Amino acid sequence: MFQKILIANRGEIALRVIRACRELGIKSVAVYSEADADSMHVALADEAYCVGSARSADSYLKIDQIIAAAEVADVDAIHPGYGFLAENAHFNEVCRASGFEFIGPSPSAMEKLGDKNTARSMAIASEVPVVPGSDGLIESDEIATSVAKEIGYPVLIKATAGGGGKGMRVAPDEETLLTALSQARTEAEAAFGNGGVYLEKYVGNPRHIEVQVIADHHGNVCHLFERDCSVQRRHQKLIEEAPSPNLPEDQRVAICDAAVRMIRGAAYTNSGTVKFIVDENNDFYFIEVNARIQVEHPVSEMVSGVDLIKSQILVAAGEPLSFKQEDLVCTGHAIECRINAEDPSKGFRPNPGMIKKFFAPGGIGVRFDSHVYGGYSVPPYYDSMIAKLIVYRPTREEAISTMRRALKEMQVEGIETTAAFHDMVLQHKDFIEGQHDTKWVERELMD
Ligand code: MV4
Repeated sequence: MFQKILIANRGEIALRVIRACRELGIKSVAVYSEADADSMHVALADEAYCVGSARSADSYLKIDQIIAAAEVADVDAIHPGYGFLAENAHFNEVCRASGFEFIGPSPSAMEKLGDKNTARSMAIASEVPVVPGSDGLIESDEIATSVAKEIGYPVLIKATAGGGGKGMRVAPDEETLLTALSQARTEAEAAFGNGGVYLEKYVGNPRHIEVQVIADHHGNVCHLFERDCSVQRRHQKLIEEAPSPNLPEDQRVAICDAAVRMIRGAAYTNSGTVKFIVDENNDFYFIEVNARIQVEHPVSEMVSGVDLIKSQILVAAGEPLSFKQEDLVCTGHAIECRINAEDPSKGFRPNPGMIKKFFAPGGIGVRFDSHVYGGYSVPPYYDSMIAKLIVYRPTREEAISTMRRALKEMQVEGIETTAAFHDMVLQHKDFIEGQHDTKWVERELMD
Protein backbone atom coordinates (compact mmCIF):
# COMPACT_ATOMS: atom_id res chain seq x y z
CA MET A 1 0.00 0.00 0.00
CA PHE A 2 1.23 3.53 -0.75
CA GLN A 3 2.71 5.55 2.10
CA LYS A 4 2.75 8.89 0.28
CA ILE A 5 1.06 10.33 -2.86
CA LEU A 6 1.87 13.53 -4.77
CA ILE A 7 -1.09 15.34 -6.36
CA ALA A 8 0.01 17.02 -9.58
CA ASN A 9 -2.92 19.41 -9.60
CA ARG A 10 -4.62 22.26 -7.72
CA GLY A 11 -8.04 23.51 -6.61
CA GLU A 12 -10.95 21.32 -5.61
CA ILE A 13 -9.62 18.10 -7.20
CA ALA A 14 -6.38 18.41 -5.23
CA LEU A 15 -8.47 18.70 -2.05
CA ARG A 16 -10.57 15.72 -3.16
CA VAL A 17 -7.46 13.50 -3.50
CA ILE A 18 -5.95 14.82 -0.24
CA ARG A 19 -9.20 13.87 1.57
CA ALA A 20 -9.14 10.34 0.13
CA CYS A 21 -5.45 9.99 1.13
CA ARG A 22 -6.17 11.17 4.67
CA GLU A 23 -8.95 8.59 5.07
CA LEU A 24 -6.67 5.85 3.72
CA GLY A 25 -3.86 6.85 6.10
CA ILE A 26 -1.67 7.95 3.20
CA LYS A 27 0.52 11.08 3.41
CA SER A 28 -0.29 13.71 0.77
CA VAL A 29 2.15 15.99 -1.07
CA ALA A 30 0.88 19.11 -2.83
CA VAL A 31 2.65 20.97 -5.61
CA TYR A 32 1.82 24.61 -6.21
CA SER A 33 2.71 27.63 -8.28
CA GLU A 34 3.83 30.93 -6.72
CA ALA A 35 0.28 32.24 -7.37
CA ASP A 36 -1.21 29.39 -5.30
CA ALA A 37 0.92 29.81 -2.17
CA ASP A 38 -2.23 30.69 -0.13
CA SER A 39 -4.48 28.03 -1.61
CA MET A 40 -6.24 25.37 0.43
CA HIS A 41 -4.59 22.33 -1.14
CA VAL A 42 -1.23 23.68 0.07
CA ALA A 43 -2.62 24.20 3.57
CA LEU A 44 -4.30 20.78 3.86
CA ALA A 45 -1.57 18.56 2.37
CA ASP A 46 1.03 17.03 4.67
CA GLU A 47 3.83 18.54 2.55
CA ALA A 48 3.88 21.14 -0.22
CA TYR A 49 6.47 22.05 -2.86
CA CYS A 50 6.54 25.13 -5.07
CA VAL A 51 7.14 23.96 -8.64
CA GLY A 52 7.31 27.29 -10.44
CA SER A 53 5.71 30.60 -11.30
CA ALA A 54 2.05 31.41 -11.92
CA ARG A 55 1.60 30.38 -15.57
CA SER A 56 0.60 26.69 -15.87
CA ALA A 57 3.36 26.14 -18.44
CA ASP A 58 5.88 27.23 -15.80
CA SER A 59 4.47 25.13 -12.95
CA TYR A 60 1.64 22.57 -13.17
CA LEU A 61 2.74 21.50 -16.66
CA LYS A 62 6.48 21.34 -15.81
CA ILE A 63 7.06 17.57 -15.80
CA ASP A 64 10.67 17.89 -14.60
CA GLN A 65 9.66 20.12 -11.67
CA ILE A 66 6.86 17.78 -10.61
CA ILE A 67 9.11 14.70 -10.82
CA ALA A 68 11.79 16.57 -8.83
CA ALA A 69 9.23 17.33 -6.09
CA ALA A 70 8.16 13.66 -6.10
CA GLU A 71 11.80 12.63 -5.66
CA VAL A 72 12.53 15.12 -2.86
CA ALA A 73 9.31 14.15 -1.07
CA ASP A 74 10.07 10.48 -1.78
CA VAL A 75 6.48 9.59 -2.75
CA ASP A 76 5.19 6.22 -3.95
CA ALA A 77 2.61 7.44 -6.48
CA ILE A 78 1.38 10.48 -8.37
CA HIS A 79 -2.29 11.40 -8.93
CA PRO A 80 -2.68 13.71 -11.97
CA GLY A 81 -6.25 14.89 -11.28
CA TYR A 82 -7.97 16.24 -14.42
CA GLY A 83 -6.74 18.78 -16.95
CA PHE A 84 -3.02 19.72 -16.85
CA LEU A 85 -1.02 16.47 -17.40
CA ALA A 86 -3.86 14.05 -16.60
CA GLU A 87 -4.04 12.59 -20.12
CA ASN A 88 -0.40 13.17 -21.07
CA ALA A 89 0.93 9.69 -21.89
CA HIS A 90 4.51 11.03 -21.78
CA PHE A 91 4.03 12.26 -18.21
CA ASN A 92 2.47 8.89 -17.36
CA GLU A 93 5.59 7.21 -18.82
CA VAL A 94 8.03 9.53 -17.02
CA CYS A 95 6.30 8.95 -13.65
CA ARG A 96 6.62 5.20 -14.01
CA ALA A 97 10.18 5.37 -15.38
CA SER A 98 11.11 7.50 -12.36
CA GLY A 99 9.80 4.82 -10.01
CA PHE A 100 6.43 6.40 -9.16
CA GLU A 101 3.10 4.63 -9.71
CA PHE A 102 0.82 6.74 -11.94
CA ILE A 103 -2.75 6.70 -10.59
CA GLY A 104 -4.51 6.10 -13.86
CA PRO A 105 -4.31 3.78 -16.90
CA SER A 106 -1.12 2.50 -18.52
CA PRO A 107 0.63 4.84 -20.99
CA SER A 108 -0.30 2.58 -23.91
CA ALA A 109 -4.00 2.38 -22.96
CA MET A 110 -4.00 6.17 -22.50
CA GLU A 111 -2.29 6.71 -25.85
CA LYS A 112 -4.53 4.28 -27.77
CA LEU A 113 -7.81 5.62 -26.38
CA GLY A 114 -6.60 9.21 -26.56
CA ASP A 115 -6.42 8.82 -30.33
CA LYS A 116 -10.08 9.20 -31.30
CA ASN A 117 -9.83 7.25 -34.58
CA THR A 118 -8.05 4.35 -32.81
CA ALA A 119 -10.65 4.49 -30.03
CA ARG A 120 -13.39 4.33 -32.69
CA SER A 121 -11.77 1.24 -34.22
CA MET A 122 -11.59 -0.35 -30.76
CA ALA A 123 -15.26 0.43 -30.18
CA ILE A 124 -16.13 -1.34 -33.44
CA ALA A 125 -13.99 -4.31 -32.39
CA SER A 126 -15.93 -4.48 -29.08
CA GLU A 127 -19.26 -4.27 -30.92
CA VAL A 128 -19.96 -0.86 -29.40
CA PRO A 129 -22.24 1.23 -31.67
CA VAL A 130 -20.44 4.04 -33.53
CA VAL A 131 -21.84 6.73 -35.80
CA PRO A 132 -21.69 5.68 -39.50
CA GLY A 133 -18.42 7.09 -40.79
CA SER A 134 -15.07 6.52 -42.46
CA ASP A 135 -13.10 3.33 -42.00
CA GLY A 136 -10.05 4.97 -40.46
CA LEU A 137 -8.37 8.29 -41.23
CA ILE A 138 -9.23 10.16 -44.43
CA GLU A 139 -6.21 9.73 -46.74
CA SER A 140 -7.48 11.66 -49.79
CA ASP A 141 -10.16 14.07 -51.01
CA GLU A 142 -11.60 11.33 -53.21
CA ILE A 143 -12.07 9.02 -50.21
CA ALA A 144 -13.67 11.87 -48.24
CA THR A 145 -16.10 12.61 -51.04
CA SER A 146 -17.10 8.99 -51.54
CA VAL A 147 -17.47 8.28 -47.79
CA ALA A 148 -19.53 11.45 -47.29
CA LYS A 149 -21.77 10.54 -50.22
CA GLU A 150 -22.26 7.07 -48.76
CA ILE A 151 -23.13 8.17 -45.19
CA GLY A 152 -25.05 11.24 -46.27
CA TYR A 153 -24.70 14.93 -45.40
CA PRO A 154 -24.25 16.75 -43.09
CA VAL A 155 -21.03 15.07 -42.05
CA LEU A 156 -18.66 15.89 -39.20
CA ILE A 157 -14.92 16.02 -39.77
CA LYS A 158 -13.07 15.10 -36.55
CA ALA A 159 -9.40 15.47 -35.64
CA THR A 160 -8.12 12.15 -34.33
CA ALA A 161 -5.89 13.99 -31.83
CA GLY A 162 -8.73 16.34 -30.82
CA GLY A 163 -11.31 15.88 -28.14
CA GLY A 164 -13.94 17.67 -26.13
CA GLY A 165 -15.16 19.58 -29.16
CA LYS A 166 -11.75 20.76 -30.35
CA GLY A 167 -10.86 19.96 -33.95
CA MET A 168 -14.36 19.35 -35.31
CA ARG A 169 -15.98 20.83 -38.42
CA VAL A 170 -19.40 20.26 -39.91
CA ALA A 171 -19.67 19.95 -43.72
CA PRO A 172 -23.33 20.46 -44.71
CA ASP A 173 -22.86 19.46 -48.37
CA GLU A 174 -20.36 18.32 -51.03
CA GLU A 175 -19.47 21.87 -52.05
CA THR A 176 -18.15 22.69 -48.57
CA LEU A 177 -16.60 19.28 -47.80
CA LEU A 178 -13.12 19.72 -49.25
CA THR A 179 -12.66 23.22 -47.85
CA ALA A 180 -13.82 22.07 -44.41
CA LEU A 181 -11.51 19.06 -44.70
CA SER A 182 -8.39 21.11 -45.41
CA GLN A 183 -9.30 23.63 -42.68
CA ALA A 184 -9.80 20.81 -40.15
CA ARG A 185 -6.44 19.27 -41.08
CA THR A 186 -4.61 22.59 -40.81
CA GLU A 187 -6.24 23.42 -37.47
CA ALA A 188 -5.50 19.95 -36.07
CA GLU A 189 -1.88 20.08 -37.23
CA ALA A 190 -1.47 23.48 -35.55
CA ALA A 191 -3.32 22.59 -32.34
CA PHE A 192 -2.24 18.98 -31.77
CA GLY A 193 0.73 18.37 -34.07
CA ASN A 194 -1.35 15.71 -35.78
CA GLY A 195 -3.52 16.55 -38.79
CA GLY A 196 -5.19 13.15 -39.01
CA VAL A 197 -8.98 13.43 -39.49
CA TYR A 198 -11.88 11.01 -39.89
CA LEU A 199 -15.53 11.44 -40.91
CA GLU A 200 -18.79 10.70 -39.11
CA LYS A 201 -22.39 11.36 -40.05
CA TYR A 202 -23.49 14.43 -38.08
CA VAL A 203 -26.07 13.59 -35.39
CA GLY A 204 -28.20 16.69 -34.81
CA ASN A 205 -28.93 18.00 -31.30
CA PRO A 206 -27.61 14.96 -29.43
CA ARG A 207 -27.71 14.39 -25.71
CA HIS A 208 -24.33 13.72 -24.10
CA ILE A 209 -24.42 10.62 -21.95
CA GLU A 210 -21.26 9.14 -20.50
CA VAL A 211 -20.59 6.02 -18.45
CA GLN A 212 -18.21 5.97 -15.48
CA VAL A 213 -16.08 2.82 -15.43
CA ILE A 214 -13.42 1.57 -13.01
CA ALA A 215 -11.22 -1.46 -13.79
CA ASP A 216 -8.59 -3.16 -11.61
CA HIS A 217 -5.52 -5.27 -12.52
CA HIS A 218 -7.35 -8.52 -11.73
CA GLY A 219 -9.83 -8.48 -14.63
CA ASN A 220 -12.66 -6.77 -12.71
CA VAL A 221 -14.44 -4.04 -14.68
CA CYS A 222 -17.39 -2.19 -13.14
CA HIS A 223 -19.55 0.65 -14.37
CA LEU A 224 -20.96 3.17 -11.96
CA PHE A 225 -23.95 3.90 -14.20
CA GLU A 226 -24.34 6.86 -16.54
CA ARG A 227 -24.17 10.67 -16.31
CA ASP A 228 -26.08 13.14 -18.46
CA CYS A 229 -23.90 16.16 -19.31
CA SER A 230 -26.13 17.81 -21.89
CA VAL A 231 -26.26 21.24 -20.23
CA GLN A 232 -23.16 22.73 -21.80
CA ARG A 233 -22.10 25.90 -23.53
CA ARG A 234 -19.34 25.89 -26.17
CA HIS A 235 -18.29 22.40 -25.01
CA GLN A 236 -17.98 23.62 -21.44
CA LYS A 237 -20.15 21.47 -19.19
CA LEU A 238 -22.29 23.45 -16.74
CA ILE A 239 -24.66 20.95 -15.11
CA GLU A 240 -24.27 17.18 -14.88
CA GLU A 241 -26.63 14.64 -13.37
CA ALA A 242 -26.99 10.94 -12.68
CA PRO A 243 -28.91 8.99 -13.73
CA SER A 244 -29.88 10.52 -17.07
CA PRO A 245 -33.52 11.69 -17.17
CA ASN A 246 -35.74 10.04 -19.80
CA LEU A 247 -33.31 7.27 -20.78
CA PRO A 248 -35.30 4.03 -21.13
CA GLU A 249 -34.06 1.28 -18.77
CA ASP A 250 -33.15 -1.09 -21.63
CA GLN A 251 -30.99 1.65 -23.18
CA ARG A 252 -29.40 2.39 -19.82
CA VAL A 253 -28.37 -1.26 -19.46
CA ALA A 254 -27.16 -1.41 -23.08
CA ILE A 255 -25.06 1.78 -22.86
CA CYS A 256 -23.43 0.70 -19.58
CA ASP A 257 -22.70 -2.79 -20.90
CA ALA A 258 -21.21 -1.26 -24.08
CA ALA A 259 -18.92 0.91 -21.95
CA VAL A 260 -17.71 -2.10 -19.95
CA ARG A 261 -17.07 -4.04 -23.19
CA MET A 262 -15.06 -1.13 -24.54
CA ILE A 263 -12.89 -0.80 -21.41
CA ARG A 264 -12.35 -4.55 -21.16
CA GLY A 265 -11.48 -4.77 -24.85
CA ALA A 266 -8.92 -1.97 -24.47
CA ALA A 267 -7.23 -3.68 -21.48
CA TYR A 268 -7.83 -0.37 -19.72
CA THR A 269 -7.30 -0.10 -15.95
CA ASN A 270 -8.28 2.48 -13.30
CA SER A 271 -10.95 5.15 -13.79
CA GLY A 272 -12.25 5.97 -17.28
CA THR A 273 -15.33 7.49 -18.86
CA VAL A 274 -16.87 6.23 -22.10
CA LYS A 275 -18.70 9.10 -23.82
CA PHE A 276 -21.71 8.64 -26.10
CA ILE A 277 -24.11 10.84 -28.01
CA VAL A 278 -27.77 9.88 -27.94
CA ASP A 279 -30.14 10.91 -30.73
CA GLU A 280 -33.87 11.66 -30.64
CA ASN A 281 -34.68 7.94 -31.04
CA ASN A 282 -32.61 7.17 -27.93
CA ASP A 283 -30.06 5.37 -30.10
CA PHE A 284 -26.58 5.82 -28.66
CA TYR A 285 -23.23 6.09 -30.41
CA PHE A 286 -19.71 5.89 -29.02
CA ILE A 287 -17.81 9.15 -29.31
CA GLU A 288 -14.63 8.96 -27.21
CA VAL A 289 -13.02 7.81 -23.96
CA ASN A 290 -11.68 10.14 -21.28
CA ALA A 291 -8.70 8.38 -19.72
CA ARG A 292 -8.83 10.30 -16.45
CA ILE A 293 -11.00 11.11 -13.47
CA GLN A 294 -13.49 13.82 -14.46
CA VAL A 295 -14.81 16.97 -12.87
CA GLU A 296 -18.27 15.43 -12.65
CA HIS A 297 -17.27 12.16 -10.95
CA PRO A 298 -19.17 13.08 -7.71
CA VAL A 299 -22.64 12.50 -9.21
CA SER A 300 -21.62 8.90 -9.97
CA GLU A 301 -20.22 8.51 -6.44
CA MET A 302 -23.52 9.68 -4.92
CA VAL A 303 -25.83 7.31 -6.86
CA SER A 304 -23.48 4.29 -6.59
CA GLY A 305 -22.06 4.83 -3.07
CA VAL A 306 -18.53 4.26 -4.40
CA ASP A 307 -15.65 6.58 -3.44
CA LEU A 308 -14.02 6.76 -6.89
CA ILE A 309 -10.78 8.45 -5.79
CA LYS A 310 -10.15 5.86 -3.06
CA SER A 311 -10.92 3.16 -5.64
CA GLN A 312 -8.39 4.74 -8.04
CA ILE A 313 -5.70 4.73 -5.36
CA LEU A 314 -6.40 1.13 -4.31
CA VAL A 315 -6.45 -0.08 -7.94
CA ALA A 316 -3.11 1.68 -8.62
CA ALA A 317 -1.69 -0.06 -5.54
CA GLY A 318 -2.66 -3.41 -7.08
CA GLU A 319 -5.72 -4.09 -4.91
CA PRO A 320 -8.80 -5.76 -6.45
CA LEU A 321 -11.97 -3.65 -6.54
CA SER A 322 -13.73 -3.89 -3.16
CA PHE A 323 -17.11 -4.36 -4.91
CA LYS A 324 -18.64 -6.41 -7.73
CA GLN A 325 -21.01 -5.13 -10.40
CA GLU A 326 -23.89 -7.06 -8.84
CA ASP A 327 -23.29 -5.18 -5.56
CA LEU A 328 -23.95 -1.82 -7.25
CA VAL A 329 -27.41 -0.28 -7.52
CA CYS A 330 -28.16 3.19 -8.91
CA THR A 331 -30.08 4.84 -6.06
CA GLY A 332 -31.58 8.32 -5.95
CA HIS A 333 -30.66 11.27 -8.12
CA ALA A 334 -27.57 13.53 -8.09
CA ILE A 335 -27.08 16.89 -9.79
CA GLU A 336 -23.85 18.90 -9.99
CA CYS A 337 -23.60 22.60 -10.80
CA ARG A 338 -20.18 23.97 -11.68
CA ILE A 339 -19.75 27.28 -9.86
CA ASN A 340 -17.38 29.31 -12.02
CA ALA A 341 -15.88 32.75 -11.36
CA GLU A 342 -17.46 34.02 -14.57
CA ASP A 343 -19.99 36.71 -15.37
CA PRO A 344 -22.93 35.20 -17.33
CA SER A 345 -24.15 38.73 -18.14
CA LYS A 346 -20.84 39.33 -19.92
CA GLY A 347 -20.68 36.17 -22.04
CA PHE A 348 -19.38 34.07 -19.12
CA ARG A 349 -16.19 36.12 -19.14
CA PRO A 350 -13.81 35.03 -16.33
CA ASN A 351 -14.16 37.23 -13.24
CA PRO A 352 -11.21 36.48 -10.94
CA GLY A 353 -10.49 38.48 -7.80
CA MET A 354 -10.79 38.57 -4.03
CA ILE A 355 -13.73 36.73 -2.43
CA LYS A 356 -14.60 39.21 0.30
CA LYS A 357 -17.32 37.12 1.95
CA PHE A 358 -18.10 33.42 1.49
CA PHE A 359 -20.76 31.13 2.92
CA ALA A 360 -20.89 27.50 1.72
CA PRO A 361 -24.35 25.94 1.33
CA GLY A 362 -25.11 22.86 3.44
CA GLY A 363 -27.97 20.93 4.91
CA ILE A 364 -29.50 17.60 3.97
CA GLY A 365 -28.35 16.20 0.61
CA VAL A 366 -25.76 18.94 -0.12
CA ARG A 367 -22.10 18.22 -1.01
CA PHE A 368 -19.85 21.22 -1.69
CA ASP A 369 -16.47 20.39 -3.25
CA SER A 370 -14.47 23.62 -3.19
CA HIS A 371 -11.11 25.08 -2.25
CA VAL A 372 -12.21 28.67 -1.84
CA TYR A 373 -12.79 30.66 1.38
CA GLY A 374 -13.52 34.21 2.53
CA GLY A 375 -10.41 36.28 1.82
CA TYR A 376 -9.17 33.95 -0.96
CA SER A 377 -8.20 35.59 -4.23
CA VAL A 378 -9.29 33.65 -7.31
CA PRO A 379 -6.22 33.80 -9.57
CA PRO A 380 -6.63 34.66 -13.29
CA TYR A 381 -4.13 32.02 -14.48
CA TYR A 382 -6.21 28.85 -14.30
CA ASP A 383 -9.63 27.38 -15.03
CA SER A 384 -12.41 29.55 -13.60
CA MET A 385 -14.22 26.81 -11.64
CA ILE A 386 -14.22 27.67 -7.93
CA ALA A 387 -16.64 25.04 -6.62
CA LYS A 388 -18.83 22.09 -7.47
CA LEU A 389 -22.22 22.14 -5.79
CA ILE A 390 -23.60 18.61 -5.74
CA VAL A 391 -26.97 17.58 -4.35
CA TYR A 392 -28.17 14.04 -3.80
CA ARG A 393 -31.82 13.22 -3.03
CA PRO A 394 -34.21 10.28 -3.56
CA THR A 395 -35.84 11.80 -6.66
CA ARG A 396 -34.86 14.22 -9.45
CA GLU A 397 -37.61 16.61 -8.42
CA GLU A 398 -36.27 16.81 -4.88
CA ALA A 399 -32.72 17.15 -6.18
CA ILE A 400 -33.76 20.14 -8.30
CA SER A 401 -35.52 21.72 -5.33
CA THR A 402 -32.55 21.14 -3.00
CA MET A 403 -30.12 22.49 -5.64
CA ARG A 404 -32.16 25.68 -6.02
CA ARG A 405 -32.26 26.11 -2.25
CA ALA A 406 -28.50 25.54 -1.95
CA LEU A 407 -27.66 27.92 -4.82
CA LYS A 408 -29.65 30.69 -3.12
CA GLU A 409 -27.97 29.95 0.20
CA MET A 410 -24.44 30.15 -1.18
CA GLN A 411 -22.90 33.57 -0.60
CA VAL A 412 -19.92 34.74 -2.66
CA GLU A 413 -19.17 38.46 -2.42
CA GLY A 414 -16.47 40.20 -4.46
CA ILE A 415 -16.66 38.20 -7.71
CA GLU A 416 -19.42 37.25 -10.14
CA THR A 417 -20.35 33.55 -10.43
CA THR A 418 -22.55 31.28 -12.53
CA ALA A 419 -24.89 30.53 -9.59
CA ALA A 420 -27.81 32.62 -10.86
CA PHE A 421 -27.47 31.07 -14.33
CA HIS A 422 -27.83 27.59 -12.84
CA ASP A 423 -30.92 28.68 -10.92
CA MET A 424 -32.46 29.89 -14.17
CA VAL A 425 -31.73 26.57 -15.92
CA LEU A 426 -33.11 24.53 -13.00
CA GLN A 427 -36.48 26.23 -13.20
CA HIS A 428 -36.76 26.03 -16.99
CA LYS A 429 -39.52 23.72 -18.25
CA ASP A 430 -37.22 21.96 -20.76
CA PHE A 431 -34.71 21.09 -18.04
CA ILE A 432 -37.36 19.99 -15.56
CA GLU A 433 -38.88 17.72 -18.23
CA GLY A 434 -35.41 16.47 -19.24
CA GLN A 435 -36.01 17.66 -22.81
CA HIS A 436 -32.71 19.51 -23.21
CA ASP A 437 -29.90 18.45 -25.58
CA THR A 438 -26.31 19.65 -25.99
CA LYS A 439 -27.36 22.61 -28.11
CA TRP A 440 -30.17 23.69 -25.80
CA VAL A 441 -28.22 26.36 -23.84
CA GLU A 442 -26.94 28.08 -26.98
CA ARG A 443 -30.28 27.64 -28.76
CA GLU A 444 -32.71 28.60 -26.01
CA LEU A 445 -30.86 30.59 -23.36
CA MET A 446 -28.18 32.64 -25.08
CA ASP A 447 -29.33 35.77 -26.87
C1 MV4 B 1 -20.62 14.44 -32.55
C2 MV4 B 1 -21.79 15.22 -32.61
C3 MV4 B 1 -22.73 14.93 -33.61
N1 MV4 B 1 -22.49 13.96 -34.50
N2 MV4 B 1 -20.43 13.46 -33.45
C4 MV4 B 1 -18.49 17.09 -29.21
C5 MV4 B 1 -17.12 16.97 -28.65
C6 MV4 B 1 -16.85 15.55 -28.67
N3 MV4 B 1 -17.18 15.03 -27.37
C7 MV4 B 1 -17.74 14.96 -29.73
N4 MV4 B 1 -18.82 15.88 -29.86
C8 MV4 B 1 -19.81 15.67 -30.75
N5 MV4 B 1 -19.67 14.67 -31.62
C9 MV4 B 1 -21.35 13.23 -34.41
N6 MV4 B 1 -21.13 12.26 -35.33
C10 MV4 B 1 -21.97 16.23 -31.68
C11 MV4 B 1 -20.97 16.46 -30.78
C12 MV4 B 1 -21.20 17.55 -29.84
C13 MV4 B 1 -21.31 17.30 -28.53
C14 MV4 B 1 -21.21 16.00 -28.09
C15 MV4 B 1 -21.33 15.79 -26.75
C16 MV4 B 1 -21.55 16.86 -25.88
C17 MV4 B 1 -21.63 18.13 -26.33
C18 MV4 B 1 -21.52 18.39 -27.68
C19 MV4 B 1 -21.61 19.68 -28.13
C20 MV4 B 1 -21.48 19.89 -29.46
C21 MV4 B 1 -21.25 18.82 -30.33
